[in-house]
Amino acid sequence: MKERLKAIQEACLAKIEQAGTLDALNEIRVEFLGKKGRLTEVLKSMKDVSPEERPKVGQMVNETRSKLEGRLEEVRAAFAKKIREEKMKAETIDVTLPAKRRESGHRHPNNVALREVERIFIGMGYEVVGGPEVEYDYYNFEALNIPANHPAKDEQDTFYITGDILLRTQTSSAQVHEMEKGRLPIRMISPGRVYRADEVDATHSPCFHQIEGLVIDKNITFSDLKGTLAEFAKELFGENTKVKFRPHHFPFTEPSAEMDVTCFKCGGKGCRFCKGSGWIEILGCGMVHPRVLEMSGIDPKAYTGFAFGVGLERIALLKYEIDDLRLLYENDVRFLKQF
Ligand code: 2NM
Repeated sequence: MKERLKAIQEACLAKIEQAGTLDALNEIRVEFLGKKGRLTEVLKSMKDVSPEERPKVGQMVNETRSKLEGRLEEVRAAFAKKIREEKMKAETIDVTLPAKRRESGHRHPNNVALREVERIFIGMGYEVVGGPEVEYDYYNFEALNIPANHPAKDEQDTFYITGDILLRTQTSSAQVHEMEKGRLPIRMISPGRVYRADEVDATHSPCFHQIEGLVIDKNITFSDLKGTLAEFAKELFGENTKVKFRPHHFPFTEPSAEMDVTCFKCGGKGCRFCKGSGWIEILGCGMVHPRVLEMSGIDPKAYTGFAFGVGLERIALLKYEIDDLRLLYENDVRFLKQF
């Protein structure tokens, strides 16, 4: 029995030394140590061994098994190491290769236009002041000289939260808060989101952005308004831009006007962009109504002021020659990337 085990062991070790692959090693494992393997056969033939001898033979079989298992494992580990090393060598990383470009975000055209407008007015000494989008009826309408029966206050025109709380339709409400603080003079712009009950189309959205400006000081006149807004137009659309004021009506200003700028595409000659007129309407403005000043606690005999309102989207559409407002809200990166 001892000889038989020795022969099996030597045969197995010899085969292991000759094995060239992990598969070959596996086959050897099955041939010698498997369920029907040669060593297992020896165990099966234990019934022929005398009872006294059995423990000894059993021990010898176990010793042989662990010796062979040990050697198989050694060789297997050596193979695995070699394969790994070869793989590493084949897969060396070229650290000088350029990295994959990461997609980065992009500023929204609205935001590009907003920063431009803010830059211009900050340059003229204005403060940028925000305000709540959810407002009391008083700040959105009443304090701006839009009384309860005014057509501009039609319920159709805005979204009510309760009877007297609503989503603001203009950022002038933020300016009323500022006037109420009583810190004069005021030079401010208030950009922000506003809401109107409008159907979505190429030029309308129920939610858009406005930038309103307000200046209140002693001796502020319509000339200050004109000079300021003419300078704004030049900075925004180019040095050669001219402006034109047409009489208009707003409840919160008197007199009121709309301002046009010369078309920055054709310089005022008339083209497709300005629909042949040479002018593009850009904002509404006026001298703050004395009643508006009074309601916020400012003495209209001591102080006067001017105010204006521009649509941010309108500026973005014009400046970047976008022909549909909806493109600004879809946020398709292929669109946004272009600005
Ligand atoms: C506009 C047009 C004209 C305006 C008025 C005020 C305030 F608060 F002083 F009354 N803020 N903004 C104003 C004036 C807004 O938007 C087209």
